[in-house]
Amino acid sequence: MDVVVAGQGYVGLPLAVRAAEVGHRVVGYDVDQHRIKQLTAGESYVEDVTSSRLRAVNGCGAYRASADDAALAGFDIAVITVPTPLRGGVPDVSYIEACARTLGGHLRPGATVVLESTTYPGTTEELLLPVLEQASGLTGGVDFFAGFSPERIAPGSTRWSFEGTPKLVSGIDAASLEVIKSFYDGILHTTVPVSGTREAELAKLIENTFRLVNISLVNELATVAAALGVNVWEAIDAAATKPFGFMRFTPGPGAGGHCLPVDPAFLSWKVQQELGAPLRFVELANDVNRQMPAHVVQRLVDGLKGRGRPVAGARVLLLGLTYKINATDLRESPAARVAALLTGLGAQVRGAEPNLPHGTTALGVPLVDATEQELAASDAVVLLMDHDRFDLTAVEKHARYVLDCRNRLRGPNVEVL
Ligand code: SAJ
Repeated sequence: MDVVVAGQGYVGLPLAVRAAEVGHRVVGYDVDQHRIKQLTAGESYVEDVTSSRLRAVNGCGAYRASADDAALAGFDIAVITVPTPLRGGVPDVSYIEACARTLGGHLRPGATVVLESTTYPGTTEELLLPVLEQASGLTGGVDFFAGFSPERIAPGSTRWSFEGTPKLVSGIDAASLEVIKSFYDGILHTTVPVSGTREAELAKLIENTFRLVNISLVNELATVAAALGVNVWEAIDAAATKPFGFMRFTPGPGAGGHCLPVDPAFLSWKVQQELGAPLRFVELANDVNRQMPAHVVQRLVDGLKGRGRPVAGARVLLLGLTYKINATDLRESPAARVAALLTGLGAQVRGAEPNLPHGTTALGVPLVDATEQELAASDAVVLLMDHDRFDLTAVEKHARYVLDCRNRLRGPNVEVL
């Protein structure tokens, strides 16, 4: 079929390339001209799609990238994989709206539009459908098919590939569900039909809210463990030996990224809209999560004071600035808040981030190598992300004082979060 994937990011590009590989004629549509240039040159900027895979589908004409909406003409199925950020705590669905309007201009009878972007329950039927109908003059469920199928990309995972991860599929009606299910059945191993688009929208939010709530639970436990005189890390490991009814999460400087601090807020916002009060679990989880960077800084200030060093003027080295271990993404990284708070207290902050280009600055701090000299010259070192590329033994050996937010280090100079 003629397939359009609108939005060629970490969700859209793997989907587009896979669809091309199984025989569809695919247009990877994106408004970012720089991305289109890279894609056309066969350069992938998404870790889960190698440039050689991209060049293979580019070369045979199965895939082409375009920012020109004329390239959308005649699509049989269009998949929307655009961002849904928060703007001041409020869901921003303007990218979905803009994309729907563009697609609506090319929507023909018998075609299908699928939304994949993570969003609040009701978006497909209350926002996407009316915009498509208004832009096309057609009627959903009569002239064209529509539905929702949330993404489940595990960025960088070697265990879970795009085609190996079960995919929820839903439609505005049975006929839409059938068309959408057969599309995904053609490109991945397992589809899971859901009776309505709202159930599929909510399922995705449950997946991420589950993670945020449980990560915030262990984070709050970490903030009270010292007062309880308990090693929370060991207690969590002990609990994790329970072979049923438990899933292990570990404390850290705060859950970052463009999913966990964002998606649950979509759910809470919708509940607030409908009921006038937010979803309390999400509000509490967000509060705890937002507090974690300040808690890390407080522990550091106390640790320096205990060593006779005021934080003002102290040289602090942050290890790991990205939002997740081994990730290259800085979005919503807790390190940003840690660096800002420490700088505000007069500390001289440097960052070591092996997953980012050398010699630049990130999150407002100069990037350095975590050399022995750098470690030894720091009044305090904070292990925020235990990237595989760090030499943790060197940190244990050469750092005078380390606040370890990942329970990876041992030694008299180490304090665990
Ligand atoms: N984190 C902890 N403790 C934990 C687990 C995670 O502090 O025990 C932190 C991480 O450091 C990170 C944040 O939480 O800052 C989020 O981590 P994550 O593992 O949830 O990864 P994300 O946000 O990149 O993406 C998640 C992934 N879901 C997983 O089940 C791993 C990803 O596969 C999903 O596609 C994505 O949510 C999404 O879009 O739903």
